[in-house]
Amino acid sequence: MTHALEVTRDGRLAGIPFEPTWFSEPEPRSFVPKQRYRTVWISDIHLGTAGCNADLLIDFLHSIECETLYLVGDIIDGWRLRKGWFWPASHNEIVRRVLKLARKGTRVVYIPGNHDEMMRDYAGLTFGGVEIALEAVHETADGRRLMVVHGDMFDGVVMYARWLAFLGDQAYTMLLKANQLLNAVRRRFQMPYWSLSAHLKKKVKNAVQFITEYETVVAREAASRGVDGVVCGHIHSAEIRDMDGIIYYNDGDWVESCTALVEDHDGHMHLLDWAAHLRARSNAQNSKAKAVAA
Ligand SMILES: [Mn+2]
Repeated sequence: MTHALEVTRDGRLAGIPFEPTWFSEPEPRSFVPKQRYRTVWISDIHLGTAGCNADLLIDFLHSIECETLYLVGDIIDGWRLRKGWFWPASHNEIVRRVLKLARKGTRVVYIPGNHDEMMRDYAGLTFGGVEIALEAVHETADGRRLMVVHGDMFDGVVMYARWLAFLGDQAYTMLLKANQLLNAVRRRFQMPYWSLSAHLKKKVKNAVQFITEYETVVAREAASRGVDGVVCGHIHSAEIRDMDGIIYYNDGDWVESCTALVEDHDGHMHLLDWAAHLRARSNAQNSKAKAVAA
């Protein structure tokens, strides 16, 4: 015999004691105070792919207000969409939120990247308050001029093994084990020793080297244009780095790192790591709930 669960008038399940942590739903969005920035840069969202961390981005977009929002390319992944349509409701919500910001007075500039290169045909036009441009020059509150580009024009090489750059200790230990196994098999077939780990480590070094070279090339181009710095995306690696007087800003991505670049009203710029921000916020909420329970 099964018991039907009874729901009380205030929506709780009858017989289950009130436990604050169970009910610590996130506060309704309208009550989360919005952080105001002068400028926000986001890129590499890859809408239309399962890799896009849409929920984190929706939360971010509901948590901020800004005078100017730059969408620095690879916003929609046209390459992937050509292979098959993937468009969950959350991806619509991102589009809706951006259009709403534009409607409420935020200047939105969309600079297409290589994955949404079909949008480059529309450079110079405005759709729903969103300006499309191949590149832009942004002037900060403290008077610096920054070139804003997606950045795909600077990489001659497509890097497939970038994840190797982020292999952790544990993965490295496993890798060494795999190397042992592989070579045991090779010995049985009387094949010479071949170091898988050394091979991969060389790739890792190449990956790190790629990022360094990319940053150098981008900064050199900015210097030749006579600007004070450059904001780009594309390589999914958030960074602020002084390259011999030219500041290189990379706003990261919403596939791996979930980061944004922001400018305060005094021209100070910094990176936001939204996954870390959410972890801190939920920890704070949990300890608040515990304090209430105690
Ligand atoms: Mn790209």
